[in-house]
Amino acid sequence: MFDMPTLTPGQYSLVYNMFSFTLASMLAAFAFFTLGRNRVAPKYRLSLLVSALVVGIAAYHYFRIFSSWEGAFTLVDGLYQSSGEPFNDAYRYVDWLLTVPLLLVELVLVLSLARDKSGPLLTKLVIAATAMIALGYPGEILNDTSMFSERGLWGLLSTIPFVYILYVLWGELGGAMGTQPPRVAVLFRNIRLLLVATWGFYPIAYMIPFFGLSGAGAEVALQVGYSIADVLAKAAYGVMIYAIARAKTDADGWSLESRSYAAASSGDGITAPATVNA
Ligand SMILES: *C/C=C(C)/C=C/C=C(C)/C=C/C1=C(C)CCCC1(C)C
Repeated sequence: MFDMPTLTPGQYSLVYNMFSFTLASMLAAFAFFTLGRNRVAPKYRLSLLVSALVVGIAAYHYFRIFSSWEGAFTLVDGLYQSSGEPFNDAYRYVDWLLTVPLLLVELVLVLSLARDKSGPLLTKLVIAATAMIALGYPGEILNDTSMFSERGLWGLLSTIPFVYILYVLWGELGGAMGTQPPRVAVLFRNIRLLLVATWGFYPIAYMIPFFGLSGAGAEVALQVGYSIADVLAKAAYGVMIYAIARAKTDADGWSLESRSYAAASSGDGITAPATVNA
């Protein structure tokens, strides 16, 4: 953690407004995932609940980051100068430790794979995601400015589980798409691209000191970048999870109106999903 640079009112407000926007987006997403749960078949509801948890946890942390940002500066002669109170950026790592494994859980749950497949997949992905964040943190708090430093080493170690996660998403999980309805397979390919595009921002941000960037411009760009990446990786990603849940609900023949499967509406009380040839 380093001293906060002096910011112009424009720089200070840009970050302030981005935090406000992110907090509002997370809260809106929380409401959407919570209320939208009833619009999908019961077996996909746990996934939407996890999506709601993720944005709920992120909303809480953005609330704390927002207050910390306000406390870290004082307005002196028209400029925002360090108040002496540190800006607590560590909230981000606490947030990631909880939300990053849950983002992968959402994805595996919504696909509703056979239990003997989803169990081991969940275990592998949750362990890898937790290791990725835990290994990044010791380096994050170092002020090294060279790639060949302790910060660089922790970053490299953290990248191993990151690559492993991508390997599982493209390998094993991609392979499971053969048994999914075509529309779900397309949505899955898209959400995987969203994941790699947004998650890729975080290791790049971690390398900012290695590029010799520091000062007001770098700090503002970093906070704005994190906010955008978080909204996309959590709220927009959750909306795509919802779209997958809806597509699977339709493919299963679950009716929103009768709140039952097509097979069950014949009155025999059987609630098994109708077999649909997609
Ligand atoms: C909502 C928050 C998300 C999706 C955060 C994702 C964070 C990462 C993918 C972080 C990855 C890192 C590396 C791959 C190496 C350097 C250290 C990290 C932790 C920044």
